[in-house]
Amino acid sequence: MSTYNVTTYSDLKSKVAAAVSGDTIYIGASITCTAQIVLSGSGITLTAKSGVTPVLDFSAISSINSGSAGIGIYVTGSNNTISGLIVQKAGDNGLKIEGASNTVQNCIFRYNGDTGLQISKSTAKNNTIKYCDSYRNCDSATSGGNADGFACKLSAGIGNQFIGCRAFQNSDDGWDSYDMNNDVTYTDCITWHNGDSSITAYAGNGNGFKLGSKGATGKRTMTRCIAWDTKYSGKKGFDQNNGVGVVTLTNCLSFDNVIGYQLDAATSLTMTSCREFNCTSSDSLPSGVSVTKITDTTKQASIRSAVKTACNKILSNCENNIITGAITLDIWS
Ligand SMILES: [Ca+2]
Ligand SMILES: [Ca+2]
Repeated sequence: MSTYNVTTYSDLKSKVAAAVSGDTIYIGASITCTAQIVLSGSGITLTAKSGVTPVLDFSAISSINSGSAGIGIYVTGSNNTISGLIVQKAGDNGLKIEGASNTVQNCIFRYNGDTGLQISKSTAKNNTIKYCDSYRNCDSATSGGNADGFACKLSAGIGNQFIGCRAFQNSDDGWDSYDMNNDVTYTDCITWHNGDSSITAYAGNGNGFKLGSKGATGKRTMTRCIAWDTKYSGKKGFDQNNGVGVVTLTNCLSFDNVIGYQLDAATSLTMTSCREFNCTSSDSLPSGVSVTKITDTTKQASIRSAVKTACNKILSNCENNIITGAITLDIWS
């Protein structure tokens, strides 16, 4: 079990390549990365040195918009832990996971040329993403239609989960699990204001939580998730997108969207204690499934204020290179 302290790209790259299970690499400064970082080993911890919030800037590969060379941190190994980092301006994903049982926590992904953090490939299973923020990612090369905050899509494996993450102001969706027949679990996640071309220069069809695609199966399990302010290029806070999976939503909240919940195609849909207000078009839900409409405007204002204040603080922290980490919202009673 070795520990390494790195402050340059060449050192970071070589130590990540040399590390073995049990090793920890501490990043002690912001680093201009001249190419990607490949984490192919397993059992390695890649983390910020105490007291430092390293910004890993991949502007040097921002013009690589196709193939994997434009990915900032490319995790093909398993059982790794990545924490405390800001990953920005890669040409493709900020971070992509193709391995299993990795944990990414307390990180920020921003200004990348595709989805901030993506999990894809059948080998990508049982990964946990905790307390991360992903914002203002935009695929300018393809007019904004692909860059989501987080995506667990394109045949990703089983058991991937997001806990306490936030996705906002991306050119496409907050979350996307397009073409994914396995399960994804979302707990305490928030998404807002995606798909606005006045923020990201290009916009696709920016919905909040996009949970599938035509004919795609797979469980989607969501608890205390919030979608708000979806009314730019996309309309839907929670969107099954013609997927036919088994969807379970507990204590979720949708407000200030055009459509709160469009989940009518699900093979099985269970919604328990889910709420909404100020969504201007009707939900699409199977018969027998209903959502509680909050009609008390004082209650609406108090929930909106609590969520908006927290989200504005998260954005401001991100722009000041401060990692927010876990938050608690007192809106669930
Ligand atoms: Ca998308
Ligand atoms: Ca979309």
